[in-house]
Amino acid sequence: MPQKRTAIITGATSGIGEATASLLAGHNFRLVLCGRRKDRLEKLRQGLSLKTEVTTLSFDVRDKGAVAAAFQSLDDGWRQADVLVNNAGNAHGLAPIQSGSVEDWDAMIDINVKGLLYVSHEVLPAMVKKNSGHIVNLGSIAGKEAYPNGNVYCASKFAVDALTKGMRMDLNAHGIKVTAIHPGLVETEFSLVRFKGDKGRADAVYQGYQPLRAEDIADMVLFALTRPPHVVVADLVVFPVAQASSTIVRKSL
Ligand code: NDP
Ligand code: 8X3
Repeated sequence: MPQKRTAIITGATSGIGEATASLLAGHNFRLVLCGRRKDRLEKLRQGLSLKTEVTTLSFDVRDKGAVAAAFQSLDDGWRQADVLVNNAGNAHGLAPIQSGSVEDWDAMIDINVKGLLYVSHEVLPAMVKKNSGHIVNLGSIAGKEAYPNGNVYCASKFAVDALTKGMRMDLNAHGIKVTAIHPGLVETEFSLVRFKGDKGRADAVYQGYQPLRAEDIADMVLFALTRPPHVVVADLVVFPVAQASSTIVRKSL
Protein backbone atom coordinates (compact mmCIF):
# COMPACT_ATOMS: atom_id res chain seq x y z
CA MET A 1 0.00 0.00 0.00
CA PRO A 2 1.51 3.40 -0.96
CA GLN A 3 2.04 5.95 1.82
CA LYS A 4 -1.07 7.93 2.74
CA ARG A 5 -1.38 11.39 1.27
CA THR A 6 -2.38 14.27 3.54
CA ALA A 7 -5.43 16.25 2.38
CA ILE A 8 -6.66 19.53 3.86
CA ILE A 9 -10.38 20.11 3.26
CA THR A 10 -12.01 23.45 4.05
CA GLY A 11 -15.74 23.56 4.65
CA ALA A 12 -15.68 19.97 5.86
CA THR A 13 -18.57 20.40 8.29
CA SER A 14 -21.32 19.91 5.72
CA GLY A 15 -22.29 19.23 2.13
CA ILE A 16 -19.57 18.70 -0.46
CA GLY A 17 -16.70 19.09 2.02
CA GLU A 18 -18.13 16.54 4.43
CA ALA A 19 -18.83 14.04 1.64
CA THR A 20 -15.30 14.53 0.30
CA ALA A 21 -13.83 13.93 3.76
CA SER A 22 -15.82 10.70 4.13
CA LEU A 23 -14.77 9.46 0.69
CA LEU A 24 -11.08 10.33 0.97
CA ALA A 25 -10.90 8.70 4.42
CA GLY A 26 -11.46 5.34 2.72
CA HIS A 27 -9.00 5.97 -0.14
CA ASN A 28 -5.60 6.25 1.48
CA PHE A 29 -5.72 9.88 2.58
CA ARG A 30 -5.23 11.27 6.08
CA LEU A 31 -7.22 14.38 6.71
CA VAL A 32 -7.06 17.90 8.08
CA LEU A 33 -10.71 18.93 8.37
CA CYS A 34 -11.56 22.63 8.61
CA GLY A 35 -14.70 24.61 9.39
CA ARG A 36 -16.13 26.92 12.04
CA ARG A 37 -18.54 24.48 13.73
CA LYS A 38 -16.38 22.65 16.27
CA ASP A 39 -19.09 20.19 17.31
CA ARG A 40 -19.45 18.95 13.73
CA LEU A 41 -15.68 18.76 13.25
CA GLU A 42 -15.35 16.68 16.40
CA LYS A 43 -18.18 14.32 15.36
CA LEU A 44 -16.59 13.85 11.95
CA ARG A 45 -13.17 13.29 13.48
CA GLN A 46 -14.56 10.59 15.74
CA GLY A 47 -16.39 8.85 12.88
CA LEU A 48 -13.60 8.98 10.32
CA SER A 49 -10.82 8.12 12.79
CA LEU A 50 -11.98 4.52 12.43
CA LYS A 51 -10.69 4.65 8.84
CA THR A 52 -7.74 7.07 8.87
CA GLU A 53 -5.79 9.65 10.85
CA VAL A 54 -7.79 12.86 11.23
CA THR A 55 -7.03 16.24 12.73
CA THR A 56 -9.28 19.30 12.81
CA LEU A 57 -8.84 23.07 12.59
CA SER A 58 -11.63 25.44 13.53
CA PHE A 59 -11.36 28.93 12.05
CA ASP A 60 -13.26 31.48 10.02
CA VAL A 61 -11.65 31.77 6.57
CA ARG A 62 -12.46 35.51 6.61
CA ASP A 63 -10.04 36.09 9.49
CA LYS A 64 -6.53 35.99 8.05
CA GLY A 65 -4.92 36.04 11.51
CA ALA A 66 -7.02 33.05 12.57
CA VAL A 67 -6.20 31.20 9.34
CA ALA A 68 -2.47 31.74 9.84
CA ALA A 69 -2.64 30.76 13.53
CA ALA A 70 -4.59 27.61 12.74
CA PHE A 71 -2.07 26.35 10.19
CA GLN A 72 0.87 27.36 12.37
CA SER A 73 -0.59 25.18 15.12
CA LEU A 74 -0.11 22.08 12.94
CA ASP A 75 3.09 20.14 13.27
CA ASP A 76 5.25 19.81 10.13
CA GLY A 77 3.90 16.37 9.28
CA TRP A 78 0.37 17.69 8.87
CA ARG A 79 1.32 21.09 7.49
CA GLN A 80 3.23 19.68 4.54
CA ALA A 81 0.05 18.60 2.87
CA ASP A 82 -0.17 16.86 -0.49
CA VAL A 83 -3.67 18.10 -1.26
CA LEU A 84 -5.72 21.21 -0.50
CA VAL A 85 -9.43 21.17 -1.29
CA ASN A 86 -10.55 24.82 -1.21
CA ASN A 87 -14.25 24.12 -0.69
CA ALA A 88 -15.46 26.52 2.04
CA GLY A 89 -17.95 28.94 0.57
CA ASN A 90 -21.57 29.91 0.25
CA ALA A 91 -24.02 32.26 -1.39
CA HIS A 92 -25.59 34.90 0.83
CA GLY A 93 -28.84 36.27 -0.58
CA LEU A 94 -30.34 36.27 -4.07
CA ALA A 95 -31.32 39.81 -5.00
CA PRO A 96 -31.06 42.31 -7.84
CA ILE A 97 -27.85 44.31 -7.66
CA GLN A 98 -29.77 47.53 -6.95
CA SER A 99 -31.28 46.07 -3.78
CA GLY A 100 -28.50 43.77 -2.63
CA SER A 101 -27.17 43.77 0.92
CA VAL A 102 -23.67 45.15 1.40
CA GLU A 103 -23.17 42.69 4.27
CA ASP A 104 -24.03 39.78 1.96
CA TRP A 105 -21.62 41.11 -0.67
CA ASP A 106 -18.83 41.39 1.92
CA ALA A 107 -19.49 37.85 3.14
CA MET A 108 -19.30 36.32 -0.34
CA ILE A 109 -16.17 38.17 -1.40
CA ASP A 110 -14.50 37.64 1.97
CA ILE A 111 -15.30 33.93 2.24
CA ASN A 112 -15.33 32.66 -1.35
CA VAL A 113 -12.41 34.73 -2.67
CA LYS A 114 -10.26 36.11 0.13
CA GLY A 115 -10.75 33.05 2.35
CA LEU A 116 -9.57 30.77 -0.44
CA LEU A 117 -6.51 33.00 -0.84
CA TYR A 118 -5.71 33.11 2.89
CA VAL A 119 -5.82 29.31 3.18
CA SER A 120 -3.79 28.82 -0.01
CA HIS A 121 -1.20 31.29 1.30
CA GLU A 122 -0.63 29.06 4.34
CA VAL A 123 -0.50 25.78 2.44
CA LEU A 124 1.36 26.59 -0.80
CA PRO A 125 4.88 27.28 0.54
CA ALA A 126 5.37 23.65 1.62
CA MET A 127 4.09 22.38 -1.75
CA VAL A 128 6.39 24.74 -3.61
CA LYS A 129 9.34 23.66 -1.46
CA LYS A 130 8.83 19.99 -2.28
CA ASN A 131 7.75 20.67 -5.90
CA SER A 132 4.59 18.62 -5.62
CA GLY A 133 1.00 18.94 -4.51
CA HIS A 134 -2.56 19.26 -5.74
CA ILE A 135 -4.97 22.16 -5.24
CA VAL A 136 -8.67 21.53 -5.91
CA ASN A 137 -10.82 24.67 -5.97
CA LEU A 138 -14.61 24.43 -5.77
CA GLY A 139 -15.94 26.89 -8.31
CA SER A 140 -19.48 26.74 -9.68
CA ILE A 141 -21.47 26.99 -12.87
CA ALA A 142 -22.13 30.45 -11.36
CA GLY A 143 -18.46 31.15 -12.12
CA LYS A 144 -18.92 30.28 -15.79
CA GLU A 145 -22.20 32.10 -16.53
CA ALA A 146 -23.89 34.80 -14.47
CA TYR A 147 -27.60 34.43 -13.72
CA PRO A 148 -30.28 36.93 -12.68
CA ASN A 149 -29.92 38.06 -9.04
CA GLY A 150 -26.75 35.98 -8.65
CA ASN A 151 -24.51 39.01 -9.33
CA VAL A 152 -21.98 39.02 -6.45
CA TYR A 153 -22.04 35.26 -5.81
CA CYS A 154 -21.37 34.76 -9.53
CA ALA A 155 -18.58 37.35 -9.39
CA SER A 156 -16.98 35.53 -6.45
CA LYS A 157 -17.04 32.26 -8.40
CA PHE A 158 -15.74 33.93 -11.58
CA ALA A 159 -12.88 35.04 -9.32
CA VAL A 160 -12.32 31.43 -8.22
CA ASP A 161 -12.16 30.44 -11.90
CA ALA A 162 -9.58 33.17 -12.61
CA LEU A 163 -7.55 32.31 -9.53
CA THR A 164 -7.53 28.65 -10.51
CA LYS A 165 -6.13 29.50 -13.94
CA GLY A 166 -3.57 31.87 -12.42
CA MET A 167 -2.52 29.29 -9.82
CA ARG A 168 -2.03 26.69 -12.55
CA MET A 169 0.29 29.05 -14.43
CA ASP A 170 2.27 30.23 -11.42
CA LEU A 171 2.65 26.76 -9.93
CA ASN A 172 3.47 25.08 -13.23
CA ALA A 173 7.22 25.34 -12.64
CA HIS A 174 6.75 23.45 -9.37
CA GLY A 175 4.80 20.51 -10.76
CA ILE A 176 1.77 21.33 -8.60
CA LYS A 177 -1.56 20.21 -10.04
CA VAL A 178 -4.45 22.68 -9.97
CA THR A 179 -8.03 21.55 -10.59
CA ALA A 180 -11.33 23.43 -10.59
CA ILE A 181 -14.61 21.60 -10.15
CA HIS A 182 -17.71 23.60 -11.08
CA PRO A 183 -20.95 21.98 -9.93
CA GLY A 184 -24.45 22.92 -10.94
CA LEU A 185 -27.25 22.36 -8.43
CA VAL A 186 -26.20 20.20 -5.47
CA GLU A 187 -28.57 19.62 -2.56
CA THR A 188 -26.64 20.63 0.57
CA GLU A 189 -27.01 23.38 3.18
CA PHE A 190 -26.09 25.84 0.41
CA SER A 191 -29.62 27.17 -0.19
CA LEU A 192 -30.45 27.19 3.52
CA VAL A 193 -27.49 29.54 4.01
CA ARG A 194 -28.37 31.58 0.89
CA PHE A 195 -31.94 32.10 2.15
CA LYS A 196 -30.86 32.69 5.77
CA GLY A 197 -32.50 29.62 7.28
CA ASP A 198 -35.76 29.75 5.27
CA LYS A 199 -36.19 25.99 4.83
CA GLY A 200 -39.26 26.20 2.58
CA ARG A 201 -37.47 28.45 0.12
CA ALA A 202 -34.31 26.34 0.29
CA ASP A 203 -36.16 23.04 -0.27
CA ALA A 204 -37.99 24.51 -3.28
CA VAL A 205 -34.67 24.91 -5.13
CA TYR A 206 -34.32 21.13 -5.27
CA GLN A 207 -37.92 20.12 -5.94
CA GLY A 208 -39.26 18.65 -9.19
CA TYR A 209 -36.01 17.09 -10.42
CA GLN A 210 -33.09 15.03 -9.12
CA PRO A 211 -30.35 17.44 -8.02
CA LEU A 212 -26.75 16.36 -7.57
CA ARG A 213 -25.83 14.92 -4.18
CA ALA A 214 -22.73 16.08 -2.31
CA GLU A 215 -21.36 12.56 -2.86
CA ASP A 216 -21.48 13.08 -6.65
CA ILE A 217 -19.06 15.98 -6.33
CA ALA A 218 -16.89 14.13 -3.80
CA ASP A 219 -16.55 11.45 -6.50
CA MET A 220 -15.20 14.09 -8.89
CA VAL A 221 -12.69 15.29 -6.30
CA LEU A 222 -11.47 11.74 -5.76
CA PHE A 223 -11.29 11.18 -9.52
CA ALA A 224 -9.14 14.29 -9.96
CA LEU A 225 -6.88 13.30 -7.06
CA THR A 226 -6.29 9.78 -8.31
CA ARG A 227 -5.22 10.41 -11.92
CA PRO A 228 -1.70 9.28 -12.84
CA PRO A 229 1.17 11.69 -12.03
CA HIS A 230 1.33 13.07 -15.59
CA VAL A 231 -2.41 13.91 -15.78
CA VAL A 232 -4.24 16.93 -14.36
CA VAL A 233 -7.99 17.42 -14.52
CA ALA A 234 -7.92 21.16 -15.14
CA ASP A 235 -11.56 22.17 -15.30
CA LEU A 236 -14.68 20.12 -14.71
CA VAL A 237 -18.32 21.30 -15.01
CA VAL A 238 -20.83 18.86 -13.49
CA PHE A 239 -24.63 19.17 -13.76
CA PRO A 240 -27.58 17.06 -12.70
CA VAL A 241 -29.12 15.62 -15.88
CA ALA A 242 -32.10 17.96 -15.49
CA GLN A 243 -29.85 21.02 -15.73
CA ALA A 244 -28.58 22.50 -19.00
CA SER A 245 -27.27 25.88 -17.79
CA SER A 246 -27.51 28.20 -14.79
CA THR A 247 -31.04 29.13 -15.83
CA ILE A 248 -32.38 26.02 -17.59
CA VAL A 249 -33.55 23.24 -15.28
CA ARG A 250 -36.19 20.76 -16.41
CA LYS A 251 -38.64 20.44 -13.51
CA SER A 252 -41.69 18.22 -13.38
CA LEU A 253 -43.68 20.59 -11.15
P1 NDP B 1 -22.69 23.91 2.58
O1 NDP B 1 -23.38 25.14 3.07
O2 NDP B 1 -23.32 22.60 2.84
O3 NDP B 1 -21.19 23.88 3.10
C1 NDP B 1 -20.42 25.05 3.18
C2 NDP B 1 -19.16 24.78 3.99
O4 NDP B 1 -18.35 25.98 4.00
C3 NDP B 1 -19.49 24.45 5.44
O5 NDP B 1 -18.69 23.38 5.85
C4 NDP B 1 -19.12 25.71 6.19
O6 NDP B 1 -18.61 25.36 7.47
C5 NDP B 1 -18.00 26.28 5.32
N1 NDP B 1 -17.90 27.72 5.52
C6 NDP B 1 -18.81 28.65 5.16
N2 NDP B 1 -18.42 29.87 5.57
C7 NDP B 1 -17.23 29.70 6.21
C8 NDP B 1 -16.34 30.57 6.87
N3 NDP B 1 -16.58 31.88 6.97
N4 NDP B 1 -15.21 30.07 7.42
C9 NDP B 1 -14.94 28.73 7.33
N5 NDP B 1 -15.75 27.85 6.70
C10 NDP B 1 -16.88 28.33 6.17
O7 NDP B 1 -22.53 24.14 0.99
P2 NDP B 1 -21.89 23.23 -0.17
O8 NDP B 1 -21.30 22.00 0.35
O9 NDP B 1 -22.90 23.14 -1.24
O10 NDP B 1 -20.76 24.22 -0.69
C11 NDP B 1 -19.39 23.88 -0.78
C12 NDP B 1 -18.76 24.64 -1.93
O11 NDP B 1 -19.37 24.25 -3.15
C13 NDP B 1 -18.95 26.15 -1.86
O12 NDP B 1 -17.74 26.78 -2.28
C14 NDP B 1 -20.06 26.43 -2.84
O13 NDP B 1 -19.99 27.73 -3.38
C15 NDP B 1 -19.76 25.38 -3.89
N6 NDP B 1 -20.88 25.03 -4.76
C16 NDP B 1 -22.05 24.55 -4.26
C17 NDP B 1 -23.08 24.24 -5.11
C18 NDP B 1 -24.42 23.78 -4.62
O14 NDP B 1 -25.39 23.80 -5.42
N7 NDP B 1 -24.58 23.34 -3.38
C19 NDP B 1 -22.93 24.33 -6.56
C20 NDP B 1 -21.67 24.87 -6.98
C21 NDP B 1 -20.68 25.17 -6.11
P3 NDP B 1 -18.92 26.14 8.84
O15 NDP B 1 -20.29 26.78 8.70
O16 NDP B 1 -18.84 25.09 9.90
O17 NDP B 1 -17.82 27.14 8.94
C1 8X3 C 1 -24.22 26.96 -6.62
C2 8X3 C 1 -25.05 26.67 -7.83
O1 8X3 C 1 -26.64 27.76 -9.49
O2 8X3 C 1 -27.13 28.03 -7.13
O3 8X3 C 1 -23.01 27.53 -6.95
O4 8X3 C 1 -25.32 29.24 -8.11
S1 8X3 C 1 -26.06 28.01 -8.13
